[in-house]
Amino acid sequence: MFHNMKLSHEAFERIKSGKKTIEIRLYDKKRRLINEDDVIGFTDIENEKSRIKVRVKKLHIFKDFSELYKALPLSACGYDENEKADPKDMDKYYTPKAQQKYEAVGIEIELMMPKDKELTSLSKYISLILRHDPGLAGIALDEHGWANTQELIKGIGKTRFINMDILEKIVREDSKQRYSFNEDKTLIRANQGHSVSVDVELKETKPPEILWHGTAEKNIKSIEEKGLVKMSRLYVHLSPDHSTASAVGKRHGKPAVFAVDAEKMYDDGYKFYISVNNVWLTDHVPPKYIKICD
Ligand code: HQG
Repeated sequence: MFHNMKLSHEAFERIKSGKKTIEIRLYDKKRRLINEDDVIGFTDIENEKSRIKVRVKKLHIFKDFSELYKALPLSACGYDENEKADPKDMDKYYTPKAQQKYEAVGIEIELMMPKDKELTSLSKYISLILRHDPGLAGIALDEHGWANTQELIKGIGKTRFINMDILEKIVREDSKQRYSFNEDKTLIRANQGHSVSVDVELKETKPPEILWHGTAEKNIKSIEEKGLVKMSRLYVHLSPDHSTASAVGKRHGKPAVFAVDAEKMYDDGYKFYISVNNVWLTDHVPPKYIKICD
């Protein structure tokens, strides 16, 4: 069963960050409908568009709030370590009469992972921030493209639901391994694809004989005239195989694939770089090194 509940902004943020794992309520008629394994959608009362979903792990029911406060870990209920927790704090939410009538419940919850579709949409937003527009999240990148992980989470969190678990899942499971953390995960960056000017310390590398570039059919003529140019990005992007290039091309329309004579270019002094996620990059590919594939 699904339940909707509203939360103060502060409580909402604590649940969202994973600090608060128990929501305290009066065990009234509405709460009696809640069962373990049910899903609750919490809304931030200060911003009705902010919503998170949690799963009910366990219900802890007590005679009253005094008993509940004695038994449950109050830091998990939303109190700071050195904050004084008093059952009377509940008086601002419930009248004494209601408190006499009903028991008290601690609803133990766990945050639910967004669905794959939402994760993909979040990942695209992260790409946009880390490659093209860090200002969108109100953050800055350093000269090597690194963003502060917590600042990124905070910036994205203003408009979408994200926490460290979700970000780690996106980085770990990304189909193209687009992002990297530093060793202690305090920093994060995109491995390639930038339009903002950063130096992601790409490795200059001797390329294989042939590299591939996927584009849209409509670009063929112009590419045959001018070669491959980097457009808004810092480099021309090349793929290690035909099928990857074809998938890249599909993003722009009916795909077309060029074979690039990378060995010849390299022999002629052109530089090639490889990103940690296996994308080949170079500055410009003149027309004489490319050939359209059938
Ligand atoms: C085209 C994706 C006309 C070029 C991919 C491409 C990649 C020309 C478009 C990464 C041209 C630029 C980059 C010319 C180049 N005349 N059109 N002379 N020279 N073009 O998106 O290479 O999924 O900036 O063919 O996997 O498509 O985002 O570059 O069609 O690795 O991680 O101008 O983005 O990775 O488009 O893609 P883009 P791209 P992600």
